[in-house]
Amino acid sequence: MKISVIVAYHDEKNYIRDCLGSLAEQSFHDFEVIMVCDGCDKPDVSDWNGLPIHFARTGGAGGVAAARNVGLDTAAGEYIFFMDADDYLAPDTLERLVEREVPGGVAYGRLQSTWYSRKVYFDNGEELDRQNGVEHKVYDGDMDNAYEYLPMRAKSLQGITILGMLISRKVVQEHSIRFSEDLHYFSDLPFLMQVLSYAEKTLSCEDGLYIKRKHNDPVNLPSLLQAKDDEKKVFEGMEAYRRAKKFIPAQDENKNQYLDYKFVKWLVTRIASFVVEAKPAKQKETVIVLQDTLKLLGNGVYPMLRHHPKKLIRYGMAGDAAGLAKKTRNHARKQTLFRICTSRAKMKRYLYEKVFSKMKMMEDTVIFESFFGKSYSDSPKYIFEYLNEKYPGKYNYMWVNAGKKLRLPYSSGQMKRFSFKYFYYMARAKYIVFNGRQPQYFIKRKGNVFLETWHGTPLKKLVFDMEDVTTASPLYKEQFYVQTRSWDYLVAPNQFSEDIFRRAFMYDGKMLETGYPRNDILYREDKKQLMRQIKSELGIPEDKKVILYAPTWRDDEFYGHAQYKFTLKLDLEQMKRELGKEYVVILRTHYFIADFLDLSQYEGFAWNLSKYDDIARLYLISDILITDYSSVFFDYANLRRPMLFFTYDLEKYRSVLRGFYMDVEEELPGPMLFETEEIIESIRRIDEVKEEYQEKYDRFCKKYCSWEDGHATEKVVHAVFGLTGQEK
Ligand code: C2G
Repeated sequence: MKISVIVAYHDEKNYIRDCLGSLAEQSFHDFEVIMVCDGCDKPDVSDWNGLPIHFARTGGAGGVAAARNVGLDTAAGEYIFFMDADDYLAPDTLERLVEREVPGGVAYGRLQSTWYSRKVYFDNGEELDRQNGVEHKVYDGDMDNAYEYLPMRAKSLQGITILGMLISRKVVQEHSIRFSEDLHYFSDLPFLMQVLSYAEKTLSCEDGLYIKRKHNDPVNLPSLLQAKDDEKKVFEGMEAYRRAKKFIPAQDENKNQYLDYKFVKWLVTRIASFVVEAKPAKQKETVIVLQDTLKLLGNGVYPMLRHHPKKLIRYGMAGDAAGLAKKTRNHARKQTLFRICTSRAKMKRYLYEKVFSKMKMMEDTVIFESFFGKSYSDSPKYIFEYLNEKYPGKYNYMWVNAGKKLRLPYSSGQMKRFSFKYFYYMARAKYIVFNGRQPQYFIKRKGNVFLETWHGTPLKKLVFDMEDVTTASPLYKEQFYVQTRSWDYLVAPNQFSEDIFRRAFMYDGKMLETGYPRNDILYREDKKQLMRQIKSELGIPEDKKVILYAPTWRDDEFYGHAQYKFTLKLDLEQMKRELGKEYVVILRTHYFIADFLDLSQYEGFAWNLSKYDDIARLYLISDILITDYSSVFFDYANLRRPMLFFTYDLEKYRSVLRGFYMDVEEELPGPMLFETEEIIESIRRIDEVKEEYQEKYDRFCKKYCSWEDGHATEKVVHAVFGLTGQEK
């Protein structure tokens, strides 16, 4: 047996498929898998019957160190390779490492972090490019190299890891190397240093890829929810460093240098801030241990350090807790001052937090924002208009815009998102009405009323229901969690959304079961007259029927942050030829789409109204809606008009990008179509299509539109602003 792969399993049910799947698909086969279950049941591995998996268990929940030690007791391979149950390998990882096998030593591969699942990671061009772009280097034999590389590749002391290394079992056995089970966070560090000290040779091979999964759900994965300066971590870090140092000969400056450097960084970033926050007795206790620990620091590290860490070392060595805390505080202050003097953005944030938020609250001011200030639209628009019509002069209003002035029918101030003015009002206004998320650093003040209207019934999975957030920031879930804590009211368009919002946003504030204010317009009695008016405003001939094409955005097609691409798959030329006599087309792309398609060659047949403020007005004038996975169809259904679903990339969208909340084949109230021909064909026989889908349509409306009655705005305003029956 060449390799024993030891997998510590702590109930990572959602991820173990990727881990075992990647082992099952290895190009190298001479290995066994030892899966050590740590205080949990073993996972279902029936899909991998061919994989030689042996199960073992720790006695209770012993932690990763205990699990790995159990694995070492069982291992029979010439080499050992450790994995975490939520990580995975490239198909040739073991083969590449074995090619460079080092009897009596270590071959270490390359770690790559990702928050993508295996499928997305390997399907994703960007990641693959990065991987292919790397020259496959092998560094031969140099022990110093390993001492430099293995600690230095880690972001922090805690990140120093034995993952991705092919370790000769002989070394481990002969020297009885074990993981320290009393270390919860740092057990890899002394283990690695021992292995390196006894290894005859090390070798790095960059194409032995180990893919380490990052998690973006610190809220539901409590192992990641560690207090920032967790006391246990600080003391353990010092202890692990002391143990690790024993295995590097004192006279070997070079080898000591790297570990010492990591420790000093840990001192600056974690220990020092812990001391600042700690009570005097704890400060003292920490500095006594630190003083002892710093005695192990070699001289080789000093040339690598700047002034501030050197100063902290000096205070630490002198056992001066007060000095260390003072120096850390002063340094942090200087850094803040530097930041706000050198960046306008930081300066605004500083003023927002430290000055504006301390000023008196403006009790009569309401801020509105719709789609990040890009338009005057959606539920905030209708709430604004209702307040103005029914309670003129009662409030002062401020609308957020995205740099372009919004055209507003009533008097209101405007401010550019993230301008000084914006920060000023965000800090002082009592009421905030947004249809999306507020900035992460928003401070909820006592007395603030935050109305979140949101912007659609969810079809695509949201936040905490998404396993991997493929394009958003890895902090997405954490940020979302923080943001929803500030919301006082959330509007639910139907029971289905309410249930999802509660779970997927982890929202526990007040839910307004009212339907969407933005949909009231669809129930207006003067609808016909309004339709004529809108058509004439837009220059759309009154005798033509209107097809509205309103697709959503795709998570994987983007230029940059919130700048998404859109490729028109609908053949307008053909549509014009075959439907032009009776119909015109309105193209309406999602507000995230950066491309603005030039439709001038279809003048008189197709209009690009992607920049038109309010899609509800476009719903009103259209006879047929074509969409895909956009929430627009839940709203449009209120009109009971026919809908077609142009789902040309259904499989990719469903499986790789998001996943859906509903069984689309079963529930969509219209046909799913994949080619322009099919769309044209369905439009030609639209009356039949309508009839075919009548039953589904009825069921759909019952489930998703039954709360809508044209009075949502009124109900929302009454609940949030406490205005009952006082209307003009
Ligand atoms: N929208 C629009 N034009 C489009 C697509 C969407 O004006 N072509 C508007 C609609 O008001 C729609 C809203 O943006 O309801 C949200 O768009 P979605 O396509 O559903 O996508 P997303 O912004 O990701 O929101 O819970 C809802 C989800 O969060 C979806």
